[in-house]
Amino acid sequence: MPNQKTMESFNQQINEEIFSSYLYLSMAAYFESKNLKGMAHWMRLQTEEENMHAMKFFDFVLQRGGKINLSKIEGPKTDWASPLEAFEDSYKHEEKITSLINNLVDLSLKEKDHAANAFLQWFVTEQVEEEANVLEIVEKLKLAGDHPEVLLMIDKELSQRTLTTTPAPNN
Ligand code: OFO
Repeated sequence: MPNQKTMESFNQQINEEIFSSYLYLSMAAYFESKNLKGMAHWMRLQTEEENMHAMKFFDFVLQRGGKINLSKIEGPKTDWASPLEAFEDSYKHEEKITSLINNLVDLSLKEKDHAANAFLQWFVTEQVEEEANVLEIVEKLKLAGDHPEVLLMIDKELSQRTLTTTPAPNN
């Protein structure tokens, strides 16, 4: 019998992960409009990664015999003042997701839902990586300041990104 409280919260987290995907897709469009193809590429992969996060929760709920209740996805922001502002927003967003994951861990402990707790450990580790990756880019963009040649170098570097993700326990 699945724990109802955990399953409801996991359904909410599916919405959050799909929103993350939507937000990064919007950022990809912003970077495309600025002809920063490397950053757009990075964000497109980020979108894919977020879809995978949503699907991990989706599959886990089903595996536990829970019910999937998909809810409305909020529209993301569509414009940013600079690449730095977009990546700073991305970092703030990841901090918010980390705190949501931590809340889910707290709930799993309170509910003594050990399966959910074990499943969530992958996300705890993943969030450390998510925050670190974005923060590194934020710091580089700060160093670039008003130098377009440095911005283009960072753009080129980000065009090299490939999708790497650690397998989750339910994979
Ligand atoms: Fe970006 O980690 Fe999921 O939302």
